[in-house]
Amino acid sequence: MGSASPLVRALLAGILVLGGLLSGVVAAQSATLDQVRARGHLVCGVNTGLAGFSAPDDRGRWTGIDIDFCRAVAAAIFKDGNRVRFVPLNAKERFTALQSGEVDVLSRNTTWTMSRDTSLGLNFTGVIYYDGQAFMARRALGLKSAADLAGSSICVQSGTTNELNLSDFFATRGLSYRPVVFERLVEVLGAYISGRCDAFTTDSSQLISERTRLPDPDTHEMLPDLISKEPLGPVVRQGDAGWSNIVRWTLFALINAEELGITQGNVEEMRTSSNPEIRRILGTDGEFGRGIGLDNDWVVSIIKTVGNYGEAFERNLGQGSALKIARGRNALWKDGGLMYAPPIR
Ligand SMILES: N[C@@H](CCC(=O)N[C@@H](CS)C(=O)NCC(=O)O)C(=O)O
Repeated sequence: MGSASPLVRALLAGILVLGGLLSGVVAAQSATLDQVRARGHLVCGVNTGLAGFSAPDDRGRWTGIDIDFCRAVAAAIFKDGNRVRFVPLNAKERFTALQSGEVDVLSRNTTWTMSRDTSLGLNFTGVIYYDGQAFMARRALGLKSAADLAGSSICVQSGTTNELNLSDFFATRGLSYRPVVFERLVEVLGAYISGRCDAFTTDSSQLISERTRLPDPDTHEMLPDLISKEPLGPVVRQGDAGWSNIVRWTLFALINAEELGITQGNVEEMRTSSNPEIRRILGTDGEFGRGIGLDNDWVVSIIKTVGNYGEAFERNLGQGSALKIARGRNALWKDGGLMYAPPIR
């Protein structure tokens, strides 16, 4: 179509879209999906090392719920959850790496906030973990709540929402504190362990995870306060709506699969279920996969690879993990939690 006039091109494009609408499926377009396919693997930005979310094990294999999410997207595209390259990113680097195209998706304990969603050229695609900011301090200090930290020095990582929430928390109470700020988590932890700070603050799940790495975990305690909302979720570049759809609906598929009782163990037999919702999500009926540029059995591949949301949660963060985090507000909505995905129909 190199020499076609803009008018002819516009007409042809119109015919294509109209054809799609008439057939019920608009051909999905995503430059990122095309690049990922041509490259043969997904590139996922992840945490440098946060047990339960994203950390390399002793054989160098990455594990965690953020890692499983990357594998789920790879499985949706390639039917192979190993077709991912993980790029470890610290708090400060993460957004530039996504903006510059170094990674296709950021799946790294990142809080969805308005400024991040609207001024960085990025889009959040949903929430994979509802968190909140907390504090950890030495048990020997005998603190009852975060307000008891008035006048203390508090370790926090730069480039995080935690640094900003900390300032709000003390300012609104008219209390003073000394922030001790580092760019890298190892420095933050090092300063806390060496006693340079009285407390360490970050998202609650991260404190639970980091506490397990401290020399003597039982001498540290988490204070009861949760001082913020930290909805963590995967992020993509703005401007590729087709790619956003793939990432967003992968997350929704994981949550819907749990709600429908589809597991890693039963997904194959569930394909012949008579339940219309199960038939749609697994591609037995409908064209939902094709509608986002994938195969109709995209969710079968996802669930075979990582299981449903609840399975991924329990394995990485819950009872099947060293962290033993309760589902709490990350339970499904029908079990009293906040996990709620729009239906596949
Ligand atoms: N959810 C918060 C905090 C995320 C965050 O980066 N937390 C730190 C403290 S645990 C972390 O993961 N650091 C690891 C690293 O930068 O390598 C945010 O999005 O700003």
